[in-house]
Amino acid sequence: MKILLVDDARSVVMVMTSRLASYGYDVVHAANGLEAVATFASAAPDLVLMDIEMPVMNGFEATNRIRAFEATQAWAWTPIIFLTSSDTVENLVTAIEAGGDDFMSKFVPEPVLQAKMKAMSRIAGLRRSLSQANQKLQDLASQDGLTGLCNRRSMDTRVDQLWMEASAKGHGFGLLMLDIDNFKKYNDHYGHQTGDDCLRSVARAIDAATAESNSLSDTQAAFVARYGGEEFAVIVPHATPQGLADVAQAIVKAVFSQAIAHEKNDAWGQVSISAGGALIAQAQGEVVNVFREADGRLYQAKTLGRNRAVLAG
Ligand code: GH3
Ligand code: MG
Ligand code: MG
Ligand code: MG
Repeated sequence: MKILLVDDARSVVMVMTSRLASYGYDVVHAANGLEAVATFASAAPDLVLMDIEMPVMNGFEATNRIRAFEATQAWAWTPIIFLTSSDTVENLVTAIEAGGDDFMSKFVPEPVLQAKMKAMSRIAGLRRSLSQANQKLQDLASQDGLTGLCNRRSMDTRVDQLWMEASAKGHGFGLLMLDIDNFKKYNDHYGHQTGDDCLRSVARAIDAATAESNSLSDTQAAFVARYGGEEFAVIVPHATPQGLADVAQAIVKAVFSQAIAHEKNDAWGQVSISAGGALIAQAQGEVVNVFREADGRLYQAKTLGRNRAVLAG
Protein backbone atom coordinates (compact mmCIF):
# COMPACT_ATOMS: atom_id res chain seq x y z
CA MET A 1 0.00 0.00 0.00
CA LYS A 2 1.28 3.46 -0.93
CA ILE A 3 0.37 6.23 1.53
CA LEU A 4 0.46 9.95 0.78
CA LEU A 5 1.22 11.73 4.04
CA VAL A 6 0.37 15.43 3.96
CA ASP A 7 1.59 17.59 6.84
CA ASP A 8 3.56 20.79 7.22
CA ALA A 9 5.03 19.84 10.60
CA ARG A 10 8.36 18.07 10.18
CA SER A 11 8.17 16.36 13.55
CA VAL A 12 4.79 14.79 12.70
CA VAL A 13 6.08 13.71 9.28
CA MET A 14 9.16 12.09 10.79
CA VAL A 15 7.29 10.14 13.45
CA MET A 16 4.43 9.03 11.18
CA THR A 17 6.74 8.11 8.31
CA SER A 18 8.92 5.91 10.46
CA ARG A 19 5.89 4.20 12.04
CA LEU A 20 4.17 3.58 8.68
CA ALA A 21 7.40 2.41 7.07
CA SER A 22 7.91 -0.03 9.94
CA TYR A 23 4.54 -1.65 9.07
CA GLY A 24 5.84 -2.12 5.53
CA TYR A 25 4.01 0.69 3.71
CA ASP A 26 5.46 3.04 1.08
CA VAL A 27 5.19 6.65 2.19
CA VAL A 28 5.31 9.72 -0.04
CA HIS A 29 5.16 13.15 1.53
CA ALA A 30 3.66 16.53 0.71
CA ALA A 31 4.19 19.62 2.86
CA ASN A 32 0.94 21.44 2.03
CA GLY A 33 -2.39 21.02 0.23
CA LEU A 34 -1.18 22.28 -3.12
CA GLU A 35 1.74 19.84 -3.13
CA ALA A 36 -0.67 17.11 -2.07
CA VAL A 37 -2.90 17.61 -5.11
CA ALA A 38 0.09 17.40 -7.48
CA THR A 39 1.60 14.40 -5.69
CA PHE A 40 -1.76 12.63 -5.62
CA ALA A 41 -1.93 12.82 -9.42
CA SER A 42 1.63 11.66 -10.00
CA ALA A 43 2.00 9.04 -7.24
CA ALA A 44 -1.53 7.51 -7.34
CA PRO A 45 -1.51 6.54 -3.64
CA ASP A 46 -3.89 3.97 -2.10
CA LEU A 47 -4.54 6.13 0.95
CA VAL A 48 -4.12 9.79 1.94
CA LEU A 49 -3.39 10.98 5.48
CA MET A 50 -4.21 14.69 5.42
CA ASP A 51 -3.37 17.41 7.92
CA ILE A 52 -5.97 20.21 8.12
CA GLU A 53 -4.09 23.40 9.03
CA MET A 54 -1.32 24.00 6.52
CA PRO A 55 0.20 27.03 4.76
CA VAL A 56 -0.54 27.67 1.02
CA MET A 57 -3.56 25.36 0.94
CA ASN A 58 -5.38 23.68 3.81
CA GLY A 59 -6.45 20.04 3.95
CA PHE A 60 -10.16 20.65 3.20
CA GLU A 61 -9.43 22.55 -0.01
CA ALA A 62 -6.87 19.95 -1.09
CA THR A 63 -9.43 17.19 -0.48
CA ASN A 64 -11.97 19.01 -2.62
CA ARG A 65 -9.46 19.27 -5.44
CA ILE A 66 -8.43 15.64 -5.13
CA ARG A 67 -12.08 14.54 -5.32
CA ALA A 68 -12.58 16.73 -8.42
CA PHE A 69 -9.50 15.20 -10.03
CA GLU A 70 -10.69 11.67 -9.17
CA ALA A 71 -13.97 12.34 -10.95
CA THR A 72 -12.04 12.71 -14.23
CA GLN A 73 -10.16 9.42 -13.77
CA ALA A 74 -11.00 5.79 -14.43
CA TRP A 75 -10.08 4.55 -10.97
CA ALA A 76 -12.36 4.50 -7.95
CA TRP A 77 -12.42 6.42 -4.69
CA THR A 78 -9.21 6.78 -2.63
CA PRO A 79 -9.71 6.88 1.14
CA ILE A 80 -8.65 10.17 2.78
CA ILE A 81 -8.15 10.28 6.54
CA PHE A 82 -7.76 13.66 8.21
CA LEU A 83 -5.07 14.06 10.83
CA THR A 84 -6.15 16.32 13.67
CA SER A 85 -4.62 17.41 16.94
CA SER A 86 -7.94 17.13 18.73
CA ASP A 87 -10.66 14.56 18.11
CA THR A 88 -13.72 16.73 18.67
CA VAL A 89 -17.17 15.97 17.25
CA GLU A 90 -17.02 19.15 15.11
CA ASN A 91 -13.75 18.02 13.57
CA LEU A 92 -15.25 14.70 12.58
CA VAL A 93 -18.35 16.25 11.01
CA THR A 94 -16.31 18.84 9.08
CA ALA A 95 -13.90 16.18 7.88
CA ILE A 96 -16.63 13.96 6.46
CA GLU A 97 -18.43 16.95 4.91
CA ALA A 98 -15.19 17.95 3.19
CA GLY A 99 -15.00 14.61 1.40
CA GLY A 100 -12.82 12.77 3.92
CA ASP A 101 -13.59 9.20 5.00
CA ASP A 102 -12.42 9.28 8.58
CA PHE A 103 -10.29 11.25 10.94
CA MET A 104 -7.59 10.31 13.36
CA SER A 105 -5.55 12.09 16.01
CA LYS A 106 -1.90 12.66 15.14
CA PHE A 107 -1.10 11.22 18.53
CA VAL A 108 -3.09 8.07 18.04
CA PRO A 109 -1.78 5.07 20.01
CA GLU A 110 0.43 2.73 18.02
CA PRO A 111 -1.97 -0.27 17.95
CA VAL A 112 -4.85 1.95 16.73
CA LEU A 113 -2.74 3.36 13.90
CA GLN A 114 -1.61 -0.11 12.93
CA ALA A 115 -5.17 -1.50 12.98
CA LYS A 116 -6.57 1.40 10.95
CA MET A 117 -3.83 1.02 8.37
CA LYS A 118 -4.57 -2.69 8.12
CA ALA A 119 -8.25 -1.97 7.39
CA MET A 120 -7.28 0.67 4.83
CA SER A 121 -4.88 -1.66 3.06
CA ARG A 122 -7.75 -4.17 2.74
CA ILE A 123 -9.84 -1.47 1.07
CA ALA A 124 -6.90 -0.57 -1.18
CA GLY A 125 -6.70 -4.23 -2.30
CA LEU A 126 -10.42 -4.35 -3.09
CA ARG A 127 -10.16 -1.09 -4.96
CA ARG A 128 -7.34 -2.45 -7.10
CA SER A 129 -9.25 -5.60 -8.04
CA LEU A 130 -12.36 -3.53 -8.75
CA SER A 131 -10.38 -1.27 -11.08
CA GLN A 132 -8.91 -4.29 -12.87
CA ALA A 133 -12.34 -5.91 -13.24
CA ASN A 134 -13.74 -2.65 -14.57
CA GLN A 135 -10.96 -2.34 -17.12
CA LYS A 136 -11.53 -5.93 -18.23
CA LEU A 137 -15.26 -5.31 -18.65
CA GLN A 138 -14.59 -2.19 -20.65
CA ASP A 139 -12.21 -4.08 -22.94
CA LEU A 140 -14.76 -6.86 -23.41
CA ALA A 141 -17.57 -4.43 -24.16
CA SER A 142 -15.56 -2.79 -26.95
CA GLN A 143 -14.26 -6.01 -28.50
CA ASP A 144 -15.81 -8.33 -31.03
CA GLY A 145 -16.08 -11.77 -29.44
CA LEU A 146 -15.10 -13.81 -32.49
CA THR A 147 -12.17 -11.82 -33.89
CA GLY A 148 -11.01 -9.68 -30.94
CA LEU A 149 -11.20 -6.62 -33.19
CA CYS A 150 -12.89 -3.38 -32.20
CA ASN A 151 -16.65 -4.06 -32.37
CA ARG A 152 -19.28 -2.02 -34.16
CA ARG A 153 -20.41 -0.15 -31.07
CA SER A 154 -16.95 0.99 -30.11
CA MET A 155 -16.13 1.77 -33.76
CA ASP A 156 -19.15 4.09 -33.94
CA THR A 157 -18.01 5.93 -30.82
CA ARG A 158 -14.44 6.30 -32.08
CA VAL A 159 -15.58 7.35 -35.56
CA ASP A 160 -17.89 10.05 -34.14
CA GLN A 161 -15.04 11.40 -32.05
CA LEU A 162 -12.51 11.34 -34.91
CA TRP A 163 -14.97 12.85 -37.36
CA MET A 164 -15.74 15.70 -34.99
CA GLU A 165 -12.01 16.42 -34.57
CA ALA A 166 -11.37 16.17 -38.31
CA SER A 167 -14.30 18.49 -39.08
CA ALA A 168 -13.18 21.04 -36.50
CA LYS A 169 -9.59 21.09 -37.77
CA GLY A 170 -10.23 20.47 -41.48
CA HIS A 171 -8.23 17.22 -41.46
CA GLY A 172 -8.51 14.40 -43.98
CA PHE A 173 -10.45 11.24 -43.21
CA GLY A 174 -10.27 7.89 -45.00
CA LEU A 175 -12.32 4.73 -44.84
CA LEU A 176 -12.14 1.25 -46.31
CA MET A 177 -15.10 -1.10 -46.32
CA LEU A 178 -14.06 -4.73 -46.70
CA ASP A 179 -16.15 -7.80 -47.42
CA ILE A 180 -15.10 -11.43 -47.77
CA ASP A 181 -15.80 -12.79 -51.24
CA ASN A 182 -18.42 -15.51 -51.68
CA PHE A 183 -18.45 -16.22 -47.99
CA LYS A 184 -21.91 -17.71 -48.03
CA LYS A 185 -20.60 -20.38 -50.40
CA TYR A 186 -17.61 -20.89 -48.09
CA ASN A 187 -19.94 -21.64 -45.18
CA ASP A 188 -22.15 -23.86 -47.31
CA HIS A 189 -19.16 -25.82 -48.57
CA TYR A 190 -16.87 -26.02 -45.53
CA GLY A 191 -19.33 -25.57 -42.67
CA HIS A 192 -19.91 -22.72 -40.21
CA GLN A 193 -17.18 -23.81 -37.79
CA THR A 194 -14.54 -23.57 -40.52
CA GLY A 195 -16.25 -20.34 -41.58
CA ASP A 196 -15.62 -18.91 -38.12
CA ASP A 197 -11.96 -19.97 -38.24
CA CYS A 198 -11.67 -18.32 -41.64
CA LEU A 199 -13.20 -15.08 -40.33
CA ARG A 200 -10.65 -15.04 -37.50
CA SER A 201 -7.74 -15.58 -39.92
CA VAL A 202 -8.99 -12.88 -42.27
CA ALA A 203 -9.38 -10.47 -39.33
CA ARG A 204 -5.80 -11.20 -38.23
CA ALA A 205 -4.46 -10.56 -41.73
CA ILE A 206 -6.35 -7.25 -42.05
CA ASP A 207 -5.22 -6.14 -38.61
CA ALA A 208 -1.57 -7.05 -39.25
CA ALA A 209 -1.52 -5.29 -42.65
CA THR A 210 -3.05 -2.17 -41.06
CA ALA A 211 -0.55 -2.19 -38.19
CA GLU A 212 2.28 -2.60 -40.71
CA SER A 213 0.94 0.36 -42.69
CA ASN A 214 0.88 2.47 -39.50
CA SER A 215 4.44 1.48 -38.68
CA LEU A 216 5.56 2.42 -42.22
CA SER A 217 3.75 5.78 -41.73
CA ASP A 218 1.59 5.14 -44.83
CA THR A 219 -1.26 5.67 -42.39
CA GLN A 220 -1.51 7.23 -38.93
CA ALA A 221 -3.39 5.42 -36.18
CA ALA A 222 -5.57 3.53 -38.67
CA PHE A 223 -7.64 0.82 -36.97
CA VAL A 224 -9.83 -2.10 -37.96
CA ALA A 225 -13.33 -2.92 -36.76
CA ARG A 226 -15.67 -5.80 -37.44
CA TYR A 227 -18.49 -3.90 -39.09
CA GLY A 228 -20.86 -6.85 -39.03
CA GLY A 229 -20.99 -10.43 -40.35
CA GLU A 230 -18.11 -10.90 -42.81
CA GLU A 231 -17.60 -7.18 -43.27
CA PHE A 232 -14.84 -5.05 -41.81
CA ALA A 233 -14.08 -1.35 -41.78
CA VAL A 234 -10.66 0.30 -41.64
CA ILE A 235 -10.72 3.83 -40.30
CA VAL A 236 -7.83 5.96 -41.54
CA PRO A 237 -7.57 9.32 -39.76
CA HIS A 238 -5.52 11.99 -41.62
CA ALA A 239 -5.58 9.78 -44.72
CA THR A 240 -3.67 10.69 -47.88
CA PRO A 241 -4.71 9.23 -51.28
CA GLN A 242 -1.43 7.31 -51.60
CA GLY A 243 -1.59 6.05 -48.01
CA LEU A 244 -5.16 4.85 -48.39
CA ALA A 245 -4.36 3.13 -51.71
CA ASP A 246 -1.29 1.45 -50.23
CA VAL A 247 -3.05 0.12 -47.15
CA ALA A 248 -6.00 -1.12 -49.27
CA GLN A 249 -3.68 -3.03 -51.62
CA ALA A 250 -1.70 -4.41 -48.70
CA ILE A 251 -4.87 -5.70 -47.02
CA VAL A 252 -6.27 -7.36 -50.17
CA LYS A 253 -2.90 -8.99 -50.76
CA ALA A 254 -2.43 -10.05 -47.12
CA VAL A 255 -5.78 -11.88 -47.09
CA PHE A 256 -5.12 -13.65 -50.39
CA SER A 257 -1.56 -14.54 -49.31
CA GLN A 258 -2.94 -16.58 -46.43
CA ALA A 259 -3.87 -19.08 -49.16
CA ILE A 260 -6.93 -20.45 -47.39
CA ALA A 261 -8.58 -22.87 -49.82
CA HIS A 262 -12.01 -21.74 -51.13
CA GLU A 263 -13.04 -23.91 -54.08
CA LYS A 264 -16.25 -21.97 -54.61
CA ASN A 265 -14.68 -18.51 -54.84
CA ASP A 266 -15.05 -18.01 -58.59
CA ALA A 267 -11.72 -18.37 -60.39
CA TRP A 268 -9.60 -17.43 -57.37
CA GLY A 269 -9.65 -20.79 -55.64
CA GLN A 270 -8.79 -19.35 -52.23
CA VAL A 271 -10.24 -16.89 -49.73
CA SER A 272 -10.16 -13.29 -50.93
CA ILE A 273 -11.58 -9.96 -49.91
CA SER A 274 -12.94 -6.94 -51.80
CA ALA A 275 -12.43 -3.36 -50.66
CA GLY A 276 -14.11 -0.04 -51.36
CA GLY A 277 -12.50 3.20 -50.24
CA ALA A 278 -13.49 6.79 -49.67
CA LEU A 279 -11.31 9.74 -48.82
CA ILE A 280 -12.37 13.18 -47.71
CA ALA A 281 -9.53 15.71 -47.96
CA GLN A 282 -11.19 18.08 -45.48
CA ALA A 283 -13.84 16.52 -43.30
CA GLN A 284 -17.22 18.21 -43.42
CA GLY A 285 -20.87 17.22 -43.47
CA GLU A 286 -21.91 13.82 -42.16
CA VAL A 287 -19.66 10.82 -41.78
CA VAL A 288 -22.44 8.53 -43.01
CA ASN A 289 -21.76 9.89 -46.52
CA VAL A 290 -18.22 8.58 -46.32
CA PHE A 291 -19.53 5.12 -45.44
CA ARG A 292 -22.03 5.28 -48.30
CA GLU A 293 -19.32 6.21 -50.78
CA ALA A 294 -16.99 3.42 -49.63
CA ASP A 295 -19.89 0.97 -49.81
CA GLY A 296 -20.60 1.97 -53.43
CA ARG A 297 -16.98 1.30 -54.37
CA LEU A 298 -17.04 -2.02 -52.55
CA TYR A 299 -19.98 -2.99 -54.74
CA GLN A 300 -17.93 -1.99 -57.81
CA ALA A 301 -15.00 -4.13 -56.64
CA LYS A 302 -17.42 -7.07 -56.43
CA THR A 303 -18.82 -6.54 -59.93
CA LEU A 304 -15.31 -6.10 -61.36
CA GLY A 305 -14.49 -9.65 -60.25
CA ARG A 306 -13.64 -9.45 -56.49
CA ASN A 307 -10.20 -9.79 -54.77
CA ARG A 308 -9.44 -6.13 -55.43
CA ALA A 309 -9.80 -2.60 -54.09
CA VAL A 310 -11.65 0.25 -55.74
CA LEU A 311 -10.81 3.65 -54.33
CA ALA A 312 -11.96 6.22 -56.86
CA GLY A 313 -15.21 6.69 -58.78
P1 GH3 B 1 -20.10 -11.51 -51.83
O1 GH3 B 1 -18.84 -11.94 -52.45
O2 GH3 B 1 -20.99 -10.80 -52.79
O3 GH3 B 1 -19.87 -10.71 -50.60
O4 GH3 B 1 -20.88 -12.83 -51.40
P2 GH3 B 1 -21.12 -13.38 -49.94
O5 GH3 B 1 -21.59 -14.76 -50.04
O6 GH3 B 1 -19.93 -13.17 -49.12
O7 GH3 B 1 -22.24 -12.38 -49.41
P3 GH3 B 1 -23.49 -12.59 -48.53
O8 GH3 B 1 -23.74 -11.27 -47.85
O9 GH3 B 1 -24.60 -13.17 -49.35
O10 GH3 B 1 -23.11 -13.65 -47.44
C1 GH3 B 1 -22.43 -13.32 -46.29
C2 GH3 B 1 -22.28 -14.59 -45.49
O11 GH3 B 1 -21.46 -14.39 -44.35
C3 GH3 B 1 -23.60 -15.11 -44.99
C4 GH3 B 1 -23.32 -15.50 -43.57
O12 GH3 B 1 -23.68 -16.82 -43.33
C5 GH3 B 1 -21.83 -15.34 -43.39
N1 GH3 B 1 -21.49 -14.90 -42.07
C6 GH3 B 1 -21.73 -13.68 -41.52
N2 GH3 B 1 -21.27 -13.66 -40.24
C7 GH3 B 1 -20.72 -14.87 -40.00
C8 GH3 B 1 -20.07 -15.47 -38.86
O13 GH3 B 1 -19.91 -14.86 -37.81
N3 GH3 B 1 -19.61 -16.73 -39.00
C9 GH3 B 1 -19.76 -17.44 -40.15
N4 GH3 B 1 -19.27 -18.67 -40.20
N5 GH3 B 1 -20.39 -16.91 -41.21
C10 GH3 B 1 -20.84 -15.65 -41.17
MG1 MG C 1 -0.45 21.66 10.11
MG1 MG D 1 -21.44 -9.02 -46.93
MG1 MG E 1 -19.24 -11.24 -48.73
